[in-house]
Amino acid sequence: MSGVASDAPGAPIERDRLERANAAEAPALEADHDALAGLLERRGIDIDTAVQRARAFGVAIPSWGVGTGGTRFARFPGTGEPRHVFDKLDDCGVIQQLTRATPTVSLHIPWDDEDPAELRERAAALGLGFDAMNSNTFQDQPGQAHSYKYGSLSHIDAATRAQAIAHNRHCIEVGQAIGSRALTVWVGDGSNFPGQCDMGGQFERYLASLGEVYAALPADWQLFTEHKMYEPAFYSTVVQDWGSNLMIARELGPQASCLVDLGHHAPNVNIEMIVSRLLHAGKLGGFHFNDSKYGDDDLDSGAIEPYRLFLVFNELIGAEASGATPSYMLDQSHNVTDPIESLMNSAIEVQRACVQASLVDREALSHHQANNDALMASETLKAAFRTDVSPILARARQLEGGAIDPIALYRDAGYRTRVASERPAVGGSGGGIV
Ligand code: PSV
Ligand code: MN
Repeated sequence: MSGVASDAPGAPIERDRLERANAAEAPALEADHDALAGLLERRGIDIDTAVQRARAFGVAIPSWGVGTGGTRFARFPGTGEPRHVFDKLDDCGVIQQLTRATPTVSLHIPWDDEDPAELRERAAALGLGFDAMNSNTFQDQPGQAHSYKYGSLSHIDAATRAQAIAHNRHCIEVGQAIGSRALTVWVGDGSNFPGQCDMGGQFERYLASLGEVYAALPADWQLFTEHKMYEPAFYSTVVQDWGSNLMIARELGPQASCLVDLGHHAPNVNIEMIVSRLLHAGKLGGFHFNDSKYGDDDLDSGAIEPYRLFLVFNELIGAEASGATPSYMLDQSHNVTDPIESLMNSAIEVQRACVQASLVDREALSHHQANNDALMASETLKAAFRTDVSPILARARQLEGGAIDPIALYRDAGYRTRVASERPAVGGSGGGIV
């Protein structure tokens, strides 16, 4: 079966190559798909419904994710790294062309602050749209009047707060010009030593500042606030946890909701329960997906704890009837892999968790819950999680005009080698998150 969707005019990988690879892989996919269809049918599940869910799935790519990341100690650059936002968009175009699961890009200002008309034009040529804008008041920019060393929206100094508010308003303006409909605010504000800050006063200043940002939101926009337990502030952070985040969203109003970054919690915290609580409150705005072993490791989604990712989606799908439609975004940093490959993998892993969770026998689950049958309730979830839905994901890509095997095709197409010859190598050594 050949793809029914065509490429965007600026699609980076030649269509012929894609068609040839898909044609070679199609018979095996057909066989795997049919075997899975039979297995699912015996469980009363129609595979086409699952394929449809996979086709409808989309997760935004973080523009900063296509660059090689680093730690506080060093950054080891890769080859052909994007030099600016237009290169980043090209890389995102590859990811979308091959996976068809990443139709939008989430920009970070000022890292990506370029002419909105040019941004829109380049994105459109690649078949991409724009997701939430991200403001940045956790770094100082050249020529900036007031430093964020001791905070931004919650700073003790009114002029510094005003500067941070103005920056967030600028992000909204850029976003409006490129068709975004949301602003995500994460601040590094907090304290490193007990007694360094009046935590109550700091929170009040943050709320007042963010209220001014909220007041500038267009009527059809959303404001997502992102909580994070630590880093760069190591003793306390202003938006520490989902409780603080919920307070903020409630205080600001109906256009405000909480963003859950999977890496921003203490180890072993039950994130799916947080998701459930925020759904209950009607305040779950979106996600930053990534995975971690110890802290905010920013590893590829599903790399360490795929079951937790599945359990998050189990909550989301279980609550679908409530009409909640949180935004899905990746937020990762790739230190030892090719960022394009990692982002393709992650998008597919998040899509996988979504499709697996849609296979949960919810009637059986309710029955076991009603009977306090913990073992069978758990087994009901496991039955869905253990189902290898790879043929469903591959079939969705094939039908959408993407690649049956995106990573193999990406490697074979030599995209990285080609852009490496066009993009001069950038320096390494210094630490940093981007
Ligand atoms: C902070 O750690 C964060 O998760 C926020 O989303 C930032 O915008 C992003 O990472 C920057 O890398
Ligand atoms: Mn994040």
